[in-house]
Amino acid sequence: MVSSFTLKAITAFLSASTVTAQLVGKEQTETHPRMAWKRCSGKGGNSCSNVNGEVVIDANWRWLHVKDGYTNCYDGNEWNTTACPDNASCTKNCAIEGADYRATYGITTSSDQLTLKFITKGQYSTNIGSRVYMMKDSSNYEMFNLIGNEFTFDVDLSQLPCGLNGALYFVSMPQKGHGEPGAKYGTGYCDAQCARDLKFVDGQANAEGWEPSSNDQNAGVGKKGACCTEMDVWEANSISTALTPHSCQPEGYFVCEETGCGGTYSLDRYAGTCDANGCDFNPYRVGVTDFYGKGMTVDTSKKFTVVTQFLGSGTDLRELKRFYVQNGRVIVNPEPQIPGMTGNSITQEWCDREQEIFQEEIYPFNKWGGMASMGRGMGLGMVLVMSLWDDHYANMLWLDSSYPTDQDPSKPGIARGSCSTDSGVPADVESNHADAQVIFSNIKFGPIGSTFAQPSGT
Ligand SMILES: *[C@@H]1O[C@H](CO)[C@@H](O)[C@H](O)[C@H]1NC(C)=O
Ligand SMILES: CC(=O)N[C@H]1CO[C@H](CO)[C@@H](O)[C@@H]1O
Repeated sequence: MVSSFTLKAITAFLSASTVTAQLVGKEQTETHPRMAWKRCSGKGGNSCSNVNGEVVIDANWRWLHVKDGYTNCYDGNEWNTTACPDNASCTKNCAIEGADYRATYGITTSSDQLTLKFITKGQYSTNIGSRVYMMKDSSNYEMFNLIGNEFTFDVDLSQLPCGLNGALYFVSMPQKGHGEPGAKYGTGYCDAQCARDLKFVDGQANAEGWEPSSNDQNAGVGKKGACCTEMDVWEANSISTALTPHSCQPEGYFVCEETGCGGTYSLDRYAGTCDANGCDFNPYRVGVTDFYGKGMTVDTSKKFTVVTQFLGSGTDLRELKRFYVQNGRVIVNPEPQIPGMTGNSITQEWCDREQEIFQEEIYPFNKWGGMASMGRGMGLGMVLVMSLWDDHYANMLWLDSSYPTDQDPSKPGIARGSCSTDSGVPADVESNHADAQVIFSNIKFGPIGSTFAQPSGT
């Protein structure tokens, strides 16, 4: 057996030899916008105390320039091949900058509220959408342990049309992000699509082999991707909403390569070991077409509260339950209206039935471990992500329209929302809905029953 002294020495040597550092630029100091939230105990949302959090924008949105100048290392959707002939030189030559949250990215906070604007015309660039993470302090992400707890927030997405997604979700990212500058600059992202649009993966530039997108002037796809379990608490606009766990093998952060990544960014969506599709609960998709939308039971023309319960213990996730609160009234999640489908919450049995009734030939959620995998992912602690995005791969039709578009919309599982199948084209939403925005506020977290007054018997 190795003595603890030797073990320490080995660990120190390993990390010294593998740590990668990204340089930090000096043009803009990084000041995270403050965002308060509440930790609750007791019952009914009455005993909650304030937590002073802060948010950080993901590293991918930041200006990356040569370390002793202003030349872009990455411009539009391509790398400068002089500064970045290979990814090791690129990592050494380029510096990542601090963010002007309001002016460049359209991100503002006030007390317990966060506003993400869709299009922001800055002095040097036009920004499209954003992705931020909740932090515990300036260099650590806040890690949420969801099982046995309840997560509640208010959302106003009255100004989010077809094709946009105001998302609130959790991923098993490392608490400190990667290397230097770590979480302070929003590094370390991963998700169940095995994100390959990241300019840096595991602290190394993803430059070699980068393919610029054909329809996104700011994005491309690199050779490497970053994977991990993902709990989509909220993917929504004013038309449709989905609650979706995504399993992964293994659950925690790992790097994948090329087509082997699978997911949205790869030729074979199912080649990887994460579940790109998810086991979703979208009221419209399970036949309840008058529940969620403007003027409906949950009226998306106004702000409302979203409650999500993660029932279970340890790493055993048994059930995902959803409630809404609007105008002081608690609204329970609806029962599916599709023959054979029962239950208004997500359990392993519910996912099995969805696979069967929607006749999903490939159902990667179950293949990669189902609820058991999601539970293990939650056991690692998860980082809270809030984002606003448009979809250059499928125009968000999987959320708010009929999808796949070549199938009969009357077949169970095809219709997901009332948006037209030709809606959601990024060029259209970017020019016609530049003013779109989402506002998240009043986040509360604590044991089941602690964040809102749950009616008995529900
Ligand atoms: C690429 O970077 C080099 C410096 O490394 C710079 O001289 C050159 O102008 C840049 N090219 C473009 C197209 O920005
Ligand atoms: C992180 C990353 O993208 N690394 C790549 C750098 O370049 C080499 C050589 O092409 C690749 O094998 C790595 O995957």
